[in-house]
Order: sequence, then C-alpha cells, then structure tokens
Amino acid sequence: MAAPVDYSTYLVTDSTPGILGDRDLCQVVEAALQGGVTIVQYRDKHSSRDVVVETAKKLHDICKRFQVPFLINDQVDVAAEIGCEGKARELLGPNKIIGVTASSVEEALQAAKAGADYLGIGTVFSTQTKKDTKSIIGPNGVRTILSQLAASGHGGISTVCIGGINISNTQQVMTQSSAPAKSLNGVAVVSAIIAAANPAAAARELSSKVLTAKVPDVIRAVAKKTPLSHNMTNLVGVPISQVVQNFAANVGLAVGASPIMANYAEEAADLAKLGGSLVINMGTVTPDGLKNYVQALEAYNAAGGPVLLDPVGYVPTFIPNLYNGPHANTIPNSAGATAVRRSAVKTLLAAGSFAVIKGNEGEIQTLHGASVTQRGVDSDSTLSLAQRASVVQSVARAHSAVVLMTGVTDILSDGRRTFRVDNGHELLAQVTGTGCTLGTTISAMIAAYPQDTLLAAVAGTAMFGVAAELAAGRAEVRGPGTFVPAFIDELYSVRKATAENDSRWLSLVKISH
Ligand code: 3NM
Repeated sequence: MAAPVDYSTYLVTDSTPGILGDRDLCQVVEAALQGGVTIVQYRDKHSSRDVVVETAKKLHDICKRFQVPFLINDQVDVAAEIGCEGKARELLGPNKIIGVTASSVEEALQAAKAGADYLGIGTVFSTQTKKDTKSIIGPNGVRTILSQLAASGHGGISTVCIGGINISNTQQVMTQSSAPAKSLNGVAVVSAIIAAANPAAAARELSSKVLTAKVPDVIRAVAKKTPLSHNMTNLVGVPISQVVQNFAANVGLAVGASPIMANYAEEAADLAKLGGSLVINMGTVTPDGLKNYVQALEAYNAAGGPVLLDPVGYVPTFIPNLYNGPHANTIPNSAGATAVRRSAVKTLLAAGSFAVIKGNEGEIQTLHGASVTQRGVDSDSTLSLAQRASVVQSVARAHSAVVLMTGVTDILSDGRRTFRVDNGHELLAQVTGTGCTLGTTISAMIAAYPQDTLLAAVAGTAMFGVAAELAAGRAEVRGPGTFVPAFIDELYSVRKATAENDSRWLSLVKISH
C-alpha cells in the first residue's frame, strides 16, 4: 500500500515574475523542501511547453530526493479537459494524485463523487497571485464545505485550502475552518514561500503552524475513542513502580485514555485486539520481564496496535527519578547495568517494531550506537540542538519509528519530518514517574490517531508540557506535592476544553520545525 500523501504544507509554484523575482525556481523549491514542504505542485501559465517540460523534470528530480510527491497543474488540466474527473482518473491511472479546486459545496461534492484524491478549497482570501478567482469564501466558506463533505459521506477526502494563506494567518484559518466532523489536512500556498526572502525558513514556520493547528484533532480523537493504553513496567524489586503506575494511570485517564496496567504478557494477545496501544517501560530488566515484553510486543505487532518503547535506564538499588528530562536525578555510572540494559533494548528492537521510541539524550544516543555512559543530571546536553535533531532523525530512520528525545527542548522525528517542542516545566523533574506518564500520554495519542504518528506524538508532548506550565502557574502550587494534582487537573481541563472546540491553550504551544 502506498504511504498516505502528506498534504499539510503544500507548495504551489508560480512563474509570475513579481513573485519569483529573478531567483531560480528549482533553488527556491529545494530550499522550501529543506524547510519541510510536504507536497509540490508545478504551475506555470506563462512559459512555453518546452520550458514547462524541462522545468518539470528538474523539479520532479528534486522532489524525489526529498520523497515528496510532485504534481503538475497542466497535466490535471489536460486530463480534466478530456472529460470529467472520473475520466481523468482513467487517464492517469490509480497511482496518480488528482486534485480538484472547489469553491462551493456543489463543486466539492461533485469532485469527491468523481473520485478526486484531494480538494483545494478556495479562494480563502483575495490574493495578488491569482486575480481570476471565482469567489472569496473565507474560513467560514471552507468550514461549510468541509461539514457538507462529512455530512454526505465524503469525510475521508483530503483537503487543503488556498488563496492568501501566509504564516500569520495559517493557524487561525486552519482552526476557524475546522468543522466538528472534518478539518483541513493542510494549507496550499504560493507567495508565502515562493516570494519569501528565505523560503526554507518560511516553509519551516508554515509547517510548524499547520502542525500546531492539528494538535486539537489528535486530542479530540483520544476524547472520542478513549483508547486502551496498556502499560507494562517491570515491578520486580522496585516498589516505587507501583506509585508510578498509579500516577501514570491517572494521567492516562486525564488525557482521555483507558489505561490498564498489565504486566502479565499472556493477557497481551486479548488486550491487543481492543484497538489500543502498548507501552513498554523498561524499568529494571530481568530475564522474565524481558520475555514478557517480547511476548506482548509480538501480540501488538500481530494485531497492528502501536507500541511505545521507553528504555528507561536506571539502577535498581537507587530510587530513580523516572523523568527522562534534563533535570533527572543522578544515576551513578554502572557499566554492568548499562550493558544489561543495552542488550535488553537490542533484544526488544530485534523482536518487533515500535511506533515510538522515547528516551533522553543518552538513551537515544546509545540507540544511535554511540557509547554514552548514562550520567543522569548533566547527561544534559553534550550535543547542540542541530546534532540532537540529526541523531533523532537517523535513529528514526534506522528503526522506522517516531523517535522522541526528551529534554528542555523535546525533539521528535519520523525520519522525514523533525519538530521541536519547547513546552514543559522544571517541576516535572521533581516528581517521580513523569517520564513514564509522558509515555502513557503519547500512547493514547498514537492509538487514537494512527494516520500520523509523528503528529500524535508531538500533540501528546505539547499537551503534557502546556499542562505542566499551567499547573506550575496556579496560585495553590507551591512545590512538587501540590504540583501533581494541579497537573492532572490541567491535563483534564485541556482535554475537556479541546473536546468542546475551545483551543485557546494552543497559544501556549511552542512547536517549531
Ligand atoms: N488557486 P497565494 S488561489 C493557485 O482559489 C491558486 O483556486 C487558487 O496564491 C484558487 O498563496 C491561488 O500567493 C493562488 O495567495 C494562491
């Protein structure tokens, strides 16, 4: 099955001299791809056919390098001229992407019925780029079209909006045009990127805005589905885990999941059928515990349920702070424990596939093959942000997983897209088990939002961090003890508000590309 097309940051090129200036289109498109554009359409109404063909070939090669789909406006036009969209589908075959522009409910329904892959809905705002637009429909017009698509059984069609979209209005347009039953997949832009002084930076900012605007979709999916979050933590010899389990279960409930703490792998096959996800939190490693993890991992892989691996590194004789963040309690060097843990992680990675792997810098670097000795506190940052992002990206590629490296700045990547989340609060580091509870939070998101695991993990990380900030800011919170109940309350409030379409908390979210 082909990978789903990512429509979130859709670049439409334009040869209008005023927009491109004297720059080279191929260079601009390449920069935009570096900045995170997810799909490119070549649109050239001015050049000769020969130039169009030559440019299209070059652009296609560039897009292939970034594994980003490339569409040609004229080919779809030609196909559409020959017949209706159904005919265009016959002409181009099943593997081609066909998009249709719609500015009314009628046009949208007609295109959806004819089998279009996606709709470009607009014109949202009047724009200098295309003067012959039919009608300016605004975010409300987009919302009407989206809700009618959903109401008439076409909720599955992908949609972007187009016309006058830029970095400052993207988030608002995405939010305002969301209908309860259907929201946009992304935005399509010409001038916001092509005319930008720095197209790579513009694409980066735009894609962060789009991702942020989609965060509520993930949280609403959790609220709607209440997915099972099956948590496995080895308890042997670590009484504190029981406390953590209770905390993790409460956090799971607060974010809208249905948590179950079940360490006995025989149950996993039945639980895996319930459509939830599994968290393997490698507390202490014992041979029995490892066997249990492998058995459960296999059960979830067989059922197609996502699994999150949290390779927590700690030494059993110390009471650890399980928060994986930068302020984690000192964990003494212990080559023996590290070797055992490394070998256990290796066993698990060989035994099945993980949707998400989460760890601090030392843990992720270890997965990367570096011989890092876990030091706790100031294992902090030995790497620059760019180096961390590069490690995260390559571990994600190596394991075909979304990788989350926690820290003051959390970094997440699926190997193709890499995002940073700068939310959170230092009080998280003063309470045991917050790292585990982040794992539980993310597991709920990935179970409820399988269409985009990276987005789901980013959403969970951002929600978690914002709730911590809100809790820490409460008048009654004086330290770690009063922080915990406030934190659970804030997670609950954020979930409730989002489910009721109040996403004001998004203004606190710091997601960047
Ligand atoms: N199609 P900008 S508006 C190519 O409404 C195109 O169908 C539109 O350019 C439509 O992002 C448009 O610079 C131009 O406003 C969009």
